[in-house]
Amino acid sequence: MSPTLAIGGVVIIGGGGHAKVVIESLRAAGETVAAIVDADPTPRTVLGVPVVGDDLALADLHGQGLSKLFVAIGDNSLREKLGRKAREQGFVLVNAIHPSAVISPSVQFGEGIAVMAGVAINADSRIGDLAIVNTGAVVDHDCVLGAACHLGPASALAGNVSVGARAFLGVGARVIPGVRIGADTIVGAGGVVIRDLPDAVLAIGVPAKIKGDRP
Ligand code: JB2
Repeated sequence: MSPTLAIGGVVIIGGGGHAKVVIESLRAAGETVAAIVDADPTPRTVLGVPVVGDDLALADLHGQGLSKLFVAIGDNSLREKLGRKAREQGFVLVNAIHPSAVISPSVQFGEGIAVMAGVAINADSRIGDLAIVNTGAVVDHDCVLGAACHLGPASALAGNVSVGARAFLGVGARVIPGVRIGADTIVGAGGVVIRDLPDAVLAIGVPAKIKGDRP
């Protein structure tokens, strides 16, 4: 028998580790989570939310009146692609912002963004669609985060930093003021970025040095 789904609840794409943190952020913010679709459609629950099928189930869920959706997939390119498809199917991408995050009222948010517990985002920063600002990350004033980028847990951007689309900063990475990080670039865990980085490279270390193209 199919599970009864919460009316008005959020549909989640992806039922892995990231989804768990997203589900708890959404609940803490007062949202109800209705259903998960996962590439592995084996019936199960994740933190009490039923996995109801794979992405082919989305049309049916939309037909049942569920219109709010969150893409809880850590892979930046895949998250961007699935977000685009979900919008094409008529879903609205909601933000999952944990209430413990301290966010300046002048911050501008796109859609489909995860802001996890303990984050701080300061004045006039802009956060692109489908970005992840992971647990305890710090974004100082006037930063610009590109679409589907990911700031790892406890990473920190000083003021006026820009992070390109789909770029990834590993856990504890740091960036000094005014630096620009290119699209699709990866900064390894604990890296300290003191110079601009081009698109699609891997940079590691203190200070972070380019090791080549991103894997
Ligand atoms: O195309 C897809 C698809 N591809 C993979 N559609 C749907 N609906 N689901 C898909 N998946 C599912 O995403 C996989 O079957 C799996 O259940 C889930 C990914 O789970 P995993 O735990 O491997 O990764 P994650 O994306 O939830 O979390 C990663 O990123 C986070 C930001 C991990 O690296 C975490 O440690 C990290 N915190």
